[in-house]
Amino acid sequence: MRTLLASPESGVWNSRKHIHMGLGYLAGALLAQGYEVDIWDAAVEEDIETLNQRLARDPYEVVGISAPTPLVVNAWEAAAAAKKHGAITILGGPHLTLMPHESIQKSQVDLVVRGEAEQTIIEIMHALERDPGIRGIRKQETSMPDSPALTPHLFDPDAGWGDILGLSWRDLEGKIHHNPDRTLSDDLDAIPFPAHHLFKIERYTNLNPLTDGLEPEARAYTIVTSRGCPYKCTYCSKPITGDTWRGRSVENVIAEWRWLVEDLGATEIGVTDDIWNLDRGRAKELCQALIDNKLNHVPWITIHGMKVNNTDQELFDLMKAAGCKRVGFGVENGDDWMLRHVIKKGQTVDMVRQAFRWAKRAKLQTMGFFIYGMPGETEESMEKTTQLALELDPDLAHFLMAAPFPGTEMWEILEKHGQVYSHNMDWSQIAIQEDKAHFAFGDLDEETIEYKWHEAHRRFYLRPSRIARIVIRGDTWRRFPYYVRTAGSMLLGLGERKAA
Ligand code: B12
Ligand code: SF4
Repeated sequence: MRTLLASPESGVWNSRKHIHMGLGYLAGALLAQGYEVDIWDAAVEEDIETLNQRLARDPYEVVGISAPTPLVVNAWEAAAAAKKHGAITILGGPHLTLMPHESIQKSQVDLVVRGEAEQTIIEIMHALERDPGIRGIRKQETSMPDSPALTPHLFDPDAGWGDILGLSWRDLEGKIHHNPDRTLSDDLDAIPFPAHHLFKIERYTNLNPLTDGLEPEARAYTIVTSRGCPYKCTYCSKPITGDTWRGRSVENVIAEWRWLVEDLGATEIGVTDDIWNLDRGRAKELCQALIDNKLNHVPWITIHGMKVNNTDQELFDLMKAAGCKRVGFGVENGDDWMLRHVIKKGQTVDMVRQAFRWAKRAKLQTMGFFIYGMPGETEESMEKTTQLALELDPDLAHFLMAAPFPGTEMWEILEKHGQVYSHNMDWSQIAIQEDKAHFAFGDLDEETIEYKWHEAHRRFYLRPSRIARIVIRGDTWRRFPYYVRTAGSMLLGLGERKAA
């Protein structure tokens, strides 16, 4: 069966685009079992050929679509497009894991997959091959290409659909079943490598912050060396990788890294683990292995925040020697009370300062993530966050809006004690990189949050030293349109303040 794995694009602003590792892993699992599979990523393909055009030109029997919460509405649209072309539609990813029932009720959605799915997708393919009704229905639909064909597929329980863990489906009577959850994969080395070679990698280049300052023809790949995180930050949504940290062996990671560098021509690599440095000893071993295997000439960065309290000078020195160019840190807030009681980050402001000192001493570029508008924030705590950003002075500061994702402790707090603004009832509006506050809590109003968020951008990026740094950078003029767009939404918005 030919399968197309798709990521739909939303209007959610994104500072960067990189390959979709979830789809890469699913494609790797399918290829390992001999199935034919392709990947379509709206982020880099929609402007050339829409999903509808692609399916009209090149039909697939199965279309699998991925969605975090802000993209689920786009995923439903993509499923409708795929169904019109006669495909069996499968939705999976973070939002589907949190709210499977919402999507399986839609007539254009045939199957919903919850959780990690490398094994689930293979079991689905086997069941599709066993279920005689499926082929019959498909034939009938594809012979009527102009019909809406939005009726959902019904599956024969005798084909074993009820045994597939983590699957939501409809039986022949149309009754919806949510099979039990699948447990997390505990042997990550046993999972086939993601199908990196299926991505149109040349379209993922020149993207901030992975590649800025490097050559425009960069081939920027990403890699996941571990999954899960045991910390319980109240805003963090971890429906897929979960609370149990699972690391791949150093040998297994090196084998994939070598493939990226030596066969696929990677010129930069981003590590996208939830928490890359939870096991500090393993992180150091990995760096040493990159050096020993002579893979340290290709620059890499930790895309997501390293945890500041699991670091030391030796780790950063080794990272530098291993080719690391830039480290990201989840700073989140400049107020210790907020960090401890609201964000529950398991770190203090002094730990943040120490990690930045060590990283800078190792001559690594730094990147910080800062959140504005958490429940319990005050104007003073947000001011402390801005002050900390100025003091730490990372090469890149990402100022994010607190966004309540379902399933997080923050979501529960807001349900009980806050008020989520009505625009958030539309999933596509929940985003951390937007300039809109998402909820009211206590005395803090949205105007103040938005004001402090815009003000942080201005105070950080409009300092003379910063402007000078941007002007002298080689790629500034190439990236000029990006700067103009970014400045429009981040620096110029004044975030009108309510009179006190
Ligand atoms: C790398 C990353 C990014 C990258 C790349 C995103 C991408 N295209 O993959 C960038 C920086 C672009 C990004 C952007 C955003 N991200 Co992000 N991102 C991550 C991160 C850190 C790792 C993703 C990853 O590689 N996971 C590992 C792979 C193996 O897992 P996976 O992708 O989930 O796929 C598995 C399953 O979900 C399932 N599956 C996935 N898709 C499908 C489809 C089918 C058909 C099936 C059957 C199964 C299936 O099978 C896969 C294999 O097991 C996760 C955190 C995390 N650990 O998941 C956050 C995370 C997914 N991101 C999140 C968010 C909020 C965003 C943004 C909305 C932020 C914003 N701008 O406001 C945007 C969304 C924009 C977009 N277009 O996607 C949230 C999602 C929360 C939620 N409830 O949806 C997460 C969970 C972070 C968090 N802890 O809060 N992100
Ligand atoms: S924000 Fe980072 S440290 Fe906190 S729970 Fe999520 S992945 Fe773990």
